[in-house]
Amino acid sequence: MIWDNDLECLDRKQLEKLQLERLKQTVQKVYDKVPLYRKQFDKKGLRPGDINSLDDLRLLPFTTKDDLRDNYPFGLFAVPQEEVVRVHASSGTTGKPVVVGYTADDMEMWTGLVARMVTMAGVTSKDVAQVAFGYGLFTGGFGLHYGLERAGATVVPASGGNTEKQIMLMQDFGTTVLISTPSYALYLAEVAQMKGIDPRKDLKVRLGLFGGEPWTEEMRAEIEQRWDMKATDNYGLSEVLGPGVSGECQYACGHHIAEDHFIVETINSDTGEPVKPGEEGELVFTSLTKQAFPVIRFRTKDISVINQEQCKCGRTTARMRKVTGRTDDMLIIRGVNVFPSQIESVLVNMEGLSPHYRLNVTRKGFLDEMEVLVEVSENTFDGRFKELERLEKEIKEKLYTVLSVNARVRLVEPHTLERTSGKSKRVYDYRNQEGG
Ligand code: DLL
Repeated sequence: MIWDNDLECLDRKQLEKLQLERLKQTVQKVYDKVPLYRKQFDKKGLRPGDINSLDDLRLLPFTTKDDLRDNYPFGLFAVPQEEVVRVHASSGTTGKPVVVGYTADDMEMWTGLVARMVTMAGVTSKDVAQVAFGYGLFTGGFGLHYGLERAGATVVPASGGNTEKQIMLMQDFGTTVLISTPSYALYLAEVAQMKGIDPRKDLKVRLGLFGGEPWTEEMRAEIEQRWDMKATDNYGLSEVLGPGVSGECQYACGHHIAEDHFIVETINSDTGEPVKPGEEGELVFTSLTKQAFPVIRFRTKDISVINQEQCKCGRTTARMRKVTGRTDDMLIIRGVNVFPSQIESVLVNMEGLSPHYRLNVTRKGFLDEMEVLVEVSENTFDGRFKELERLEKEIKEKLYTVLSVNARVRLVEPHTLERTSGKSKRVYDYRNQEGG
């Protein structure tokens, strides 16, 4: 089913007309209401009236996470605080978070876009949808909650954590849809199994809506196998909206972007210039309808490819390839570029290993060293050291083939690496720390 048939299936010419109208309004609004944007426009000698085509978007300045941090907490809001009905904040790893706000109209738009996205993934009013994202400043819990409700599902606001209780709720309420980070879905399956519950047979979860962190196709296959479910991906970020920016339809061939509310560009992250159609680049979003917190050309640091061909599902909106990396999560090990997703692809495909791993990067003298810690699966670790040595060697060789980097590999016992109910942290880079 298509939630918003008229808008999701618009002819591209009509869509672009709508985008331009909305872009002009947004540009005028930020110029009038947000001092940072006015300053940046003035510096470039730009007036809102100079934006007369979608190509003129390139004249506009980029917005970065630092701009948002520098204007903490409400400096980039375009409406008075009494019109803001909700704030959220993105999970900053260091320092102050980035704060975003929503008016009542923004909330309505957000709810509608999430309803659109969950419907696209296959949720219906017959579903019992358990939201295992944190309810709080993170946009995941509340964002999914209202859209699922709008789509008519029976929502179980379990929030993150309390893993055993999550399983109990799934059993007792007959949960059919799980909403969480992909790494938490794996952890939930593991805990269920430890309690003697087989997620494939004893639970009714048929569909997963996962997002909030990168995960590979190999990880998707692993989750689908452990749960006997269809695992779909959806993407979003607080600065732009939260969840609801894009999501997969039943064909899972890229995420449909809500282009009537956002313009997406892909740029070369070094030069800031647009990449050619079909080429990989950094995603940049401009909001078209947001009232409290409009953003102009927000640089996400997420890497993807945009495809404007019409999808088999009938939707005409552009699709973005699943995001498996960010410009800032690429590790440079002895001069070689390494993406954590490459390591995940190798590990998840190998027999005898669990999908839990951790990368430690250190520097000895002037040389970078990478250590990969991998958990073996239950029945692999039974004290046969020769076998383990052989497995470590095999992983090391496979990693070298893919990365051209020599990594130290250490197998660890099952259930020893940290799990979280939110976004997982797998890379620990100690190189810039004293003694690292
Ligand atoms: O993670 C919003 C969200 C919540 C999306 C729940 C989907 C589901 P932030 O906390 O601001 O917002 O983090 C945004 O997380 O720039 C990406 O790097 C990453 N990210 C989010 N979804 C995906 C995904 C939410 N499906 C940042 N695949 C983004 C890969 C993702 N990375």
